[in-house]
Amino acid sequence: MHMHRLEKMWLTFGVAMLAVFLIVLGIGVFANGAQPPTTHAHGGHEKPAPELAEETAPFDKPGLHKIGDNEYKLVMVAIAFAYKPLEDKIVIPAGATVHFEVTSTDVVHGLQIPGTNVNMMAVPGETTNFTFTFKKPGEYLVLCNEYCGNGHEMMWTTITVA
Ligand SMILES: [Cu+2]
Repeated sequence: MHMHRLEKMWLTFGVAMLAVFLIVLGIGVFANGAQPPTTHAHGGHEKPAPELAEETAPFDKPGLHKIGDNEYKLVMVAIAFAYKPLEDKIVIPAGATVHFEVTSTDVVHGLQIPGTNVNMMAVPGETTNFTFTFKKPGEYLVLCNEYCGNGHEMMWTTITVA
């Protein structure tokens, strides 16, 4: 097959740029030690046993904790195939700022509230943090958005903002 000299040069340039992109990405991720925005549930650098998450603070007491004036910490544990605290247990005053702290005890789950920008991964043995202010009263559906197994579709709960 005959290939024009300029076509060869252009193809070489394209492949070289792909290689440059992958090298830059590789340096950015591995050499600089890029990490997901999480902290270990047990502190320190050792990866903890995820099944111990429920015995370790703050995940030994899942639920809504008042930490300030109209400010709350919401500790949630994702377990195949439910969230702790269980349904109808989370009632938040309208206008409250909520600091989510989420973990998983088994596999990677998700925690999403459709219609808001609340969208987290619940990673075994890690803590995921997210802050959201619930301005409008109503019932907020909480869904798992990571396919976590055969009961994935049953994995939901609600947050009531009153
Ligand atoms: Cu799921």
